[in-house]
Amino acid sequence: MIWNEARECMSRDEMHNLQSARLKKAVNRVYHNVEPYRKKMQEAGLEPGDITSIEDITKLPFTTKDDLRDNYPFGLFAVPLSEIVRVHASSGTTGKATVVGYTRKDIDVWAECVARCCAMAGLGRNDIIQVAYGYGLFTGGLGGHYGAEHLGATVVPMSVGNTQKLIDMMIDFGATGLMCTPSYLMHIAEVIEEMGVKDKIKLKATLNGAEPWTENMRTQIEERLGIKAHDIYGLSEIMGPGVANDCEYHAGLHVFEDHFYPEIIDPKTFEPVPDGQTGELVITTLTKEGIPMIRYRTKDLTSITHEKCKCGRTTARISRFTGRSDDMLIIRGVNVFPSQVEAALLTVDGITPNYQIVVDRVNHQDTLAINVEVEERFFSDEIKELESLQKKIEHAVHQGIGLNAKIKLVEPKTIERSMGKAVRVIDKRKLV
Ligand code: DLL
Repeated sequence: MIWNEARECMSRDEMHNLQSARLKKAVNRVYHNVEPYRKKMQEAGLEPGDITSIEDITKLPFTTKDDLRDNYPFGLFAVPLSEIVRVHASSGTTGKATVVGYTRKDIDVWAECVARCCAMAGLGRNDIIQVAYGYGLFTGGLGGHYGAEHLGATVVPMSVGNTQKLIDMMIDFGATGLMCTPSYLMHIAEVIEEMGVKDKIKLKATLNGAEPWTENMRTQIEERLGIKAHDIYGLSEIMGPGVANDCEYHAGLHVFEDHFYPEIIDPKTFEPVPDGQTGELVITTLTKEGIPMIRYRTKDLTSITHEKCKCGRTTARISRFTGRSDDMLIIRGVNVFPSQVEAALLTVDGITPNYQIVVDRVNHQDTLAINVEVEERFFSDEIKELESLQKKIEHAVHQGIGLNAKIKLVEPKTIERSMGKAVRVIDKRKLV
């Protein structure tokens, strides 16, 4: 049985003891096997014996993407390469890719975690799951694949690239589960409608992540396809998909705390923030062998609660991500998160969640333009309708982010679709 499928989870005390024992082991492992970690600990005047329980975690130095880059490609591995059975890599925004390695046990733990996510979405061994994340160096495809197989489901490794074929097979095979990015799911929904085959699909649940999306977008997709859509979170530095996932109550994402210890810190002061307050998520891997991460700064902004969920699970929950501490746009001095723009847009009736934010600088002044796809009917209606819609969107955006934006309404399917992570922001200021 997949742990967590059962609603009886560990008590908080049991979890605490398990985390403490596992942290001690993890710290010993990195101190003795990974030189950069040993150096950092020594610089902080720390020895493994100083870490006696999970509370001591705050004594330990942080790890960042730069540490991975500086030790490219295998310098943070804690085992010899002969123990590593797989590597993945994510393209960095600057410079070299960050490379991660997995032992056989790491792959098993990963599969178990993704299987838990599928179980949370109500999927099981009788389901047929299409995996439409990219297969390759990106962790989405193979991570989803191994997890769904571990669950005992029948896995269809679609990868990305051919939406028509994906839908044909969804119908022919009677697929009941689908894993892909939320923006790709939106595109799939459009094509299903275009093909007029909605009544032929048996899809029940989807697991969507790898990019920020809003609660509004989730419910819109659910209604459109008549399915349950779940938010799956993860990052390659920690493992890949399956670090956390939301249950049927969608009241935050349950973190698999027996493997990943979450902390929320203030990204400026690095001090812990209380439950319920937004900050940066920091994760320590408690069981990872290949490339353990101690206090890894994810740059993802969220808040945490340790209260028991309505579903009965006792694991800590993180809220839907509001953005990253490093994707925040500063436009005319105002902090703007793309997810806020999306949330504002989706309050207006008649638009689809396909949009692109274009930030530029003209005469030393920031400009903000948002291209928004609106429903076909507006283009066949009178021009007055279009103008009034534009005004409504301008108002909603101003309400949501406190800025005036130039709204450009475009016809459906004008904005380039992505089969991976959607390109939501074009910041031309960076190119100058
Ligand atoms: O995106 C792993 C993944 C694959 C997760 C498939 C979920 C599904 P990376 O390419 O390393 O790994 O990117 C990790 O993507 O730090 C977040 O900023 C963002 N991200 C991932 N999941 C979510 C989510 C994969 N559910 C980065 N909501 C992370 C918001 C997400 N952002």
